[in-house]
Amino acid sequence: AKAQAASGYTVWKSYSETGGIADQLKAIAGANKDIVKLQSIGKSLKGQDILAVKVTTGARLLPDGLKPSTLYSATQHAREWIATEVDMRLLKYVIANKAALKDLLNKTELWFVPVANPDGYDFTFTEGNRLWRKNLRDVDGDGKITIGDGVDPNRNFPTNFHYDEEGSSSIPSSDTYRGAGPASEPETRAMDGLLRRIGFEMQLNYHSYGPLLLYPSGFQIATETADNPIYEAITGNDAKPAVPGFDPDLGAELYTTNGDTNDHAHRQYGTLSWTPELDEGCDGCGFVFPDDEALVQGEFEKNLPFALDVAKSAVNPVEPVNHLG
Ligand code: 0X9
Ligand code: ZN
Repeated sequence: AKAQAASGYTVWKSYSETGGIADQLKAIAGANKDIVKLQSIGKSLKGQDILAVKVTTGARLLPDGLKPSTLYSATQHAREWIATEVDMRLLKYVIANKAALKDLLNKTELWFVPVANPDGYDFTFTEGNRLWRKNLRDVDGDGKITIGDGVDPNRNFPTNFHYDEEGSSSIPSSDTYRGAGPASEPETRAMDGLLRRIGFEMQLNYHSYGPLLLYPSGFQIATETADNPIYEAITGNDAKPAVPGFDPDLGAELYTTNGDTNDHAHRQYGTLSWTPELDEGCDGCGFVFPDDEALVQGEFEKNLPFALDVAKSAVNPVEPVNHLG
């Protein structure tokens, strides 16, 4: 894909602009060959590489998925920019603190897919499209991306695909349009392929906005999974949440979904999989988190201890780690 013009924001970078997220991932991998390996997990609909990095001691020597593993994915939904920024800051933090995190990097793999929907994400940096959610599937085939287009990447997974008309939609103009069939979208197949190939113990799939910490099941109201006690031990509860001010809950308690990532990762691959719904950044900001370095850094720092708890728990998920004790 051709490079975009610089966005002009203080914090936010598109995927494909010079110095954007894709360039940053390549630079990070190039400068940290001892612990970082870069790869493409597949192409987006528009042909962009969906980049992933693996961070672990001996990253380029050891086969992928050898150690217990955690995936930090973000921005399936194009407009949820804070998700990518928190993911990137977590990646940069881990690298900057590799000495302190030596034990974790020796024993586990940390994976990052900061932009799971790069076409949609780049589209939200173009004028008038800041609130686009889905991928760039031209559903009506008119050669333009308009209201009737796009598939929701978080409704397109095979698990419970089209379970009902409430948890996803058959109408292309809906923001929860599930697509023509299970894994019809290349972005879904890229993520599913990675989930299957690595068999992660853990996944944090960052979205906005909450603040919430959601875990399976999402497809039915109040259906707990057999792993509910582990989810609760790591996530905490309303009185003592793992991220200050965030509400831990089953996904379906927010609203039901079918074909979503958490349920698919958990049901198909046994991955303990959360959706942190990050803060909006100000009252009424919604999906438009402010372009404010201090607020963005604060959101990252607030989420850091939980993110590390999850990775530490990957070593032995039946003995969950919660920094609050
Ligand atoms: O609807 C979604 O895909 C997620 N919310 S968002 O506002 N970021 O679009 C929530 C998915 C979590 N799962 C369930 N609520 N079941
Ligand atoms: Zn989302």
